[in-house]
Amino acid sequence: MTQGAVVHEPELRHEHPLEPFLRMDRIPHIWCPTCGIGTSVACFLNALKESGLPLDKVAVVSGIGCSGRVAGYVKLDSFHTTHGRAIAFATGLKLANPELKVVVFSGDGDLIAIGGNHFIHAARRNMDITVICVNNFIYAMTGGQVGPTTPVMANCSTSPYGNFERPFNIPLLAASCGAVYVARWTALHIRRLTRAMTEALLKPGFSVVEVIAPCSTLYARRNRLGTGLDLMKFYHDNCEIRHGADPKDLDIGFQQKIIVGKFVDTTRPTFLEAYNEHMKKVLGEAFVPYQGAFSATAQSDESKAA
Ligand SMILES: Cc1ncc(C[n+]2csc(CCOP(=O)(O)OP(=O)(O)O)c2C)c(N)n1
Repeated sequence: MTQGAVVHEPELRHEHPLEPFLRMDRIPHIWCPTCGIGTSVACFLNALKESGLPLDKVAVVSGIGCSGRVAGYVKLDSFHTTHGRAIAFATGLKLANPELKVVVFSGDGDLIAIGGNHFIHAARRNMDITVICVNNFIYAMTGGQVGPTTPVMANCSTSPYGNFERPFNIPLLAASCGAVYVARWTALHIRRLTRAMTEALLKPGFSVVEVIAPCSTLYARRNRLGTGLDLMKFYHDNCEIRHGADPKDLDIGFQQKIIVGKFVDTTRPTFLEAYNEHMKKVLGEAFVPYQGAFSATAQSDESKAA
């Protein structure tokens, strides 16, 4: 090479492929190393890409907790709401603007304990929202208290002699209340989890994806289970894929086999479809189907009232 010649190096790409979907000004995030929430978010963003949904028509709603922080990190219309109220908020959002794909992304405590009532009724009504529940078996953000999904015998800050309360089986709860799509994967099953999230996003009605995720700082440490990587190894060795399994068989015991897969994929009218169909039957042609608070009909009704 002649001395002094300019060497053109190939341009280095510094951007992570998911950066365009994240609020980079909020990074670094608060999650601990090896926490499964980050993996769940990456799967969700890839699922969103795969789904082909227009991003300006997607809204993410979270409650409070470590998983509740997701809404703050994704570069979408997103709402960080009060503890346990993510599904209630999402329901209002969906009904005001039915064009939106509304996704609730939150923790097992937020969704199944304080938010349990909203969860069961949204499933019963087949509200058209997708719920992603990151289940780390513990209230992580507040210091490791026992939660609604903590397995019997697990040690938590409020169950120092081991939990004795029967935990909820989330897929059974969702399915028995009327969810039309129910799947469970772990933070290890990234391709299958991404696929499940894509299917859930594209499914009209109440869809639920449970993600079993490591909490190395509290759950693993209190229970002497090693690191987050050890928990991933545990998932690798102890998960059994059983599509279509009866949700009654999906209980999770302390350090027992975890059954994963797609358990429910069915179709029934969503809340708004059922409402419009019912009212049309009762009121006949006089009934104008509800299309959201911002529809042309709603606006002209408002201007008439004014
Ligand atoms: C009304 C109310 N009650 C309690 C709290 C305290 N609190 C904050 S986060 C949380 C639990 C979070 O647990 P989970 O939903 O499982 O999420 P994780 O932190 O494990 O992701 C609780 C009880 C609160 N913020 N508001």
